[in-house]
Amino acid sequence: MDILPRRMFSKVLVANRGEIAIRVMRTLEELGVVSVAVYSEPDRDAPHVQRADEAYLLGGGPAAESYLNVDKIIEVAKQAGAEAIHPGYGFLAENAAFVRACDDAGIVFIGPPADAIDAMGSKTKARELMKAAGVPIVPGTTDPVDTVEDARKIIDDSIGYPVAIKAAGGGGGKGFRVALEEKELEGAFEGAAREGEKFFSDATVYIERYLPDPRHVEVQVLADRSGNTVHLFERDCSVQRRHQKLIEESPAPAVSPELREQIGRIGIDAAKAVGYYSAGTIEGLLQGDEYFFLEMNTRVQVEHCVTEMVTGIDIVREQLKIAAGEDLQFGQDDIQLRGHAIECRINAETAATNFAPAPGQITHYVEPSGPGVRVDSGAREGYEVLPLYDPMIAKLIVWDSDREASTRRMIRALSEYEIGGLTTLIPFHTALMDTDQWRAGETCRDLVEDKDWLKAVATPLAELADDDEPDKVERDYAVEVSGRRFDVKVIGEAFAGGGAPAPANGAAPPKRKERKKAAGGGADQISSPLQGNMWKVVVAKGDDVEEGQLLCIIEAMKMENEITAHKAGTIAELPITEGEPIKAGDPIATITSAAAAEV
Ligand code: MV4
Repeated sequence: MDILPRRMFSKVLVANRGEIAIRVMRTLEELGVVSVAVYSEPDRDAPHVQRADEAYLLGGGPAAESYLNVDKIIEVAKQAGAEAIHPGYGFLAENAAFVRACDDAGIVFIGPPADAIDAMGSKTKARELMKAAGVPIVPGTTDPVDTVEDARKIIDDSIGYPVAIKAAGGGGGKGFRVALEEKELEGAFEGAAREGEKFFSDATVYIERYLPDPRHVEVQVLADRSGNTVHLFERDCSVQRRHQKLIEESPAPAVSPELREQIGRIGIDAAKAVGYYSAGTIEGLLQGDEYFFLEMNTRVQVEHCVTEMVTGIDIVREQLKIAAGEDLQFGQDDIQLRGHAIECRINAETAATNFAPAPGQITHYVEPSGPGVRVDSGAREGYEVLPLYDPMIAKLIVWDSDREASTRRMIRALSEYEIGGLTTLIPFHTALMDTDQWRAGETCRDLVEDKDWLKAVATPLAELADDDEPDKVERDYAVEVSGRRFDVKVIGEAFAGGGAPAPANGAAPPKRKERKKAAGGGADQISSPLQGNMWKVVVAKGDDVEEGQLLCIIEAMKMENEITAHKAGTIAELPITEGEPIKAGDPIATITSAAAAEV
């Protein structure tokens, strides 16, 4: 079968950066389509710019000046002669106004129609539409709830505690609060409304029954403009922290063949109910064997790759063909699920310090390869991970015959992955893949939130060193004893000026002990894990605090992020001010413990 539709585009602009921009360009090249990159000033030499056939500057580093700059992107598309724009994920991917701007400019938006984005963008509207279409939603309200008093009455009359209060404009965990009992309701309601108002200019909230231990299971759908709609089975994305997915897999370990068919049907019904075309994902919660619609993501997702591995379908290619006006060339019965795929997100983050972003320059970079291994990366040696953008720098995806084999393959591939110069989640993933919880197909929620486990397993040895010690270097040498080769590691102090002898026969370069960036300072100091704005400071210098006590709240990533004390003690320093911007790694407080304070 010919992979080219009758009227494939000749040139497409990719309005994104990093790994997803490169992912899209690869498919463009296979389809014989010229790719146009756009970039911000600090991204001038970024890998996605070099991967493209042509590239155009948008503006300054902040996304509002570049990757979110609708007028400029449309202008560049016209200037370059691109007939279509692929938005990737994030940035403008689910922005209905951008889709309409493309429509008005006569440029094809490679994604769903603006009305479908609008319908799914309002979570209350989406719940109402899904309910009417016979799609099971999490029990709760479909109409907005205006006041805490109304909420109290509705919960008492029908839902019962515990409840989740969610912002209608939110999604993906933004504007999401839980009230386990009535006395928590007011705080949860006001928190969700405030976040909705602040980040989405919409204080509307709705109420769902809070499910105690659900799995995150989502369905990939593909639909063409003629209404042919298929599903590509499900993904399980239950391993998350702060509502960011860390690991995804397909098929979902907790889904039986019967449930798979039922969930797939739900995905198709949901897509049809909003006149959907292109690729989309129905996110839901699986509690036992009950499946509930949560929301629809009207874009290609980060984790689409695991579905590509188990179905053999290039989802981005299908998006392009659908956008070019071609009907799907296969039906539901042609799509087969084969083997098992797992994806680990490779973020520049320190798992041990609550997944604090760890931007910096990549000094050494070697990707894994071999059978069943795929790396979708936006990084390379010399590349600087900027605090301005998402810390996800690459994805490692593996495929094998079943979940157990796939897990072994992931551990092997992770061990081949060498990234020097900054901290990544590689040690975290390696440790997690080797737990009984993961092997048993559990959600691993307790592990991801267990500070002691995270510290123990996911901290590179170098970081455990006392900061006052002189820097040490590790060097790998090969020695031959009676003709047999041995690898030895020599650890010693660095020479001033770094003039150490070169390692033997191309062995790995020296691994310098790295100092923590995000959580810098001594053990008493806590630093900001995020770049954002200091919204509230709830302690004062001289206060005694318990471990885990709230110190301040930072507005970042369209959420209020609570920063808590990493240890008990007295606040000796508090160099933060309400209303001021704060960068990742900036000090928040110095907490001296009782024993230390007495000295
Ligand atoms: C929920 C929930 C329990 N009950 N909604 C929403 C956004 C997504 N990131 C997770 N969300 C949840 N919504 C109700 N009514 C629990 C979660 C949740 C979760 C669900 C499955 C697997 C992991 C999770 C981690 C945190 C929160």
